[in-house]
Amino acid sequence: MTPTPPSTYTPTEDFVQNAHVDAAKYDVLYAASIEDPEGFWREQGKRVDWIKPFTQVKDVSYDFGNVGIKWYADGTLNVAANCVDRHLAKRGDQTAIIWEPDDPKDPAQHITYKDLHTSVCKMANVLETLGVSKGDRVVIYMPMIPEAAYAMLACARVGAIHSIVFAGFSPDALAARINGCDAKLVITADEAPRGGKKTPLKTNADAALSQCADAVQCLVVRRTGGDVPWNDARDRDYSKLSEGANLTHTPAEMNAEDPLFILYTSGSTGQPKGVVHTTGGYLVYASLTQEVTFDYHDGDVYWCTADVGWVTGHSYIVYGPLANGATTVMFEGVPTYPDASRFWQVCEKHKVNQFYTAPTAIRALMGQGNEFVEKCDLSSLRLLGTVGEPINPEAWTWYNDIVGGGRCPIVDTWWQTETGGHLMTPLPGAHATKPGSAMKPFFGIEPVVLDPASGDEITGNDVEGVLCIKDSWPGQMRTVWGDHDRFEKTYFSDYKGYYFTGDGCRRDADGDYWITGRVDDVINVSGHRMGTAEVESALVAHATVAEAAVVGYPHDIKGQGIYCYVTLMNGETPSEELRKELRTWVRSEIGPIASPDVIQWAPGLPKTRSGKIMRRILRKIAENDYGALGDTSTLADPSVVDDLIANRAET
Ligand code: 6R9
Repeated sequence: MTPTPPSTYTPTEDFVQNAHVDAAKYDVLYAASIEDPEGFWREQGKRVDWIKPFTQVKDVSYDFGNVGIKWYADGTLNVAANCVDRHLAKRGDQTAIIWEPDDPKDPAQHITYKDLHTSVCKMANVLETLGVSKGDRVVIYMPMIPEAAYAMLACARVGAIHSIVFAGFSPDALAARINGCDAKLVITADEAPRGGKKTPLKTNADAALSQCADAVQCLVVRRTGGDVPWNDARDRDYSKLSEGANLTHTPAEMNAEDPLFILYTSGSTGQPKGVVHTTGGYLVYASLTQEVTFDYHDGDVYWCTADVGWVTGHSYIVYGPLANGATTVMFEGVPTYPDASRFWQVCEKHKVNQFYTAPTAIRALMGQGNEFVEKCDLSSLRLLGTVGEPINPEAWTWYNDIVGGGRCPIVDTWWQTETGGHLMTPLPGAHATKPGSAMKPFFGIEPVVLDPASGDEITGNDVEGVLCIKDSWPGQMRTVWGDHDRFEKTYFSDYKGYYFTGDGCRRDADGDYWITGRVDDVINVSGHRMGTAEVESALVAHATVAEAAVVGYPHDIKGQGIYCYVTLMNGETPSEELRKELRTWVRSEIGPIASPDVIQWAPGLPKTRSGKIMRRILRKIAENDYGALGDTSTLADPSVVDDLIANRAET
């Protein structure tokens, strides 16, 4: 018989002794951060170097119709100077970035802060040669190579706003993002090796750019040296331009509230929105959370396995760790190439101390068997982290026992693209953890649980509802690029006076928090956020499709899978080929991450008399949970439900 695992896990005495924050300190600091946010964040603002120090700390209104969020608004600084230059005196020869390539036979690179400085300055000078200056937008569409980090920091250095597009996105998705922010320049690479395969990034970029203004230039970094199409009018070769580039560069003086980056993310309606983060508050928040949540100490080697195309890569591969003078690992590959031991081999090879990944990767690796972990020496590991979706207790326990050898605290960090950094997580030296719980609010964060119907706050413990945040924190997004009304409507209109997260949550009997998943039409596939509306609009853009409804369903590895109900145009016949074609179509419209797992032909969709699709019912059918269909009496034609159940596709 397997013994029942404990319900809480306490950090070791040794860990607590050496931690930045223990239980007593958390209580004091948390209370101070809530009682006197001005004072708390004034102090934390000193984490970064200011060109002109701030005098104002917080200037925030959550009033719908008048939402405005500013932190440190009269200070000036440069993010690249904070992430690179200010470390040169003390740690110029320390490794800033350890780059581990896709193929383990290729050598890793150890990039010191001095090297980083030279590379970022060179790229900043190249950007300026290409006419990029303060406030311009630059789209980055890159593999996980050091040049991706140089590009981010070079943009920050010249004051340009970057918008990274994940290299797995299709040309159409890339084009929409280039046009969405009127980018002046796209930075890409010839090809992106990943898991032994190559994605033709430059060719994708060409296809995207054919849908954009002629004036948009394309800067190409050589990764594989593979042959790529070339257009002299538009394309610029980074290796040539950087050859003679100056090795120093004076960083631009930016206001704390100047935008640092735009990052597109999915919502429940319409097209993805451009989340805008600014300079000062974001950096303070990314830096503080990186140090405290991961209990990062000088000399540690820290590895976040995310891609820089997601917010986790922004805050916890590049900006947070580098602001702290850390050594951060950047990994080009995937967890299962050449085999399921890769993550653990990289941990062994670089003696990683803090390891941060997604539940979907943990579940996939757990399924491969313990021998892939056990053959590696993981004694350097001191802390483990997860992010992106709720983690199921089985995966948590495996991660704890097999990967962490039972001695590494696990930080289950809940946050969002919008929040810039962790909002809820256990602090590893302060809190006992519970498998599946994000546990406690970070400093300055006041979570509230609201009744979704009345919008009233539910007080006390052992309660469940929608999760909102009462007040602002410095890392919060400031607006939706080009659409402030959408920002207010999405986050501040349903529950007045609060930031609405879109997540549901439970506060248990001890007052600890459990995220229960999205309460809107956003699904989470392998930790990637996707609006069901995006997949639906891709499907209906196909000539054979009349109507489509998309829902998530539980998937063992991905967390959620994509289940599509498709109504074909009159005269079209369902077939296996058409199913395949629709899958390929969605991949080409959005990208492989949006590939439908299941397509069910639906002669009719369950609609109310006013024509609204009742997704609740579709979700239940996809989940194979007919007993709980609920009230179907408001349907215009209840018989469609029977047909859908009878023809449910296997999941
Ligand atoms: C950082 C990131 C945000 C959504 C969020 C929530 C889910 C993230 C989680 C989690 C449970 C965690 N989410 N972390 N759910 N436990 N530890 O993932 O940003 O891509 O914007 O996704 O992901 O639903 O609202 P993003």
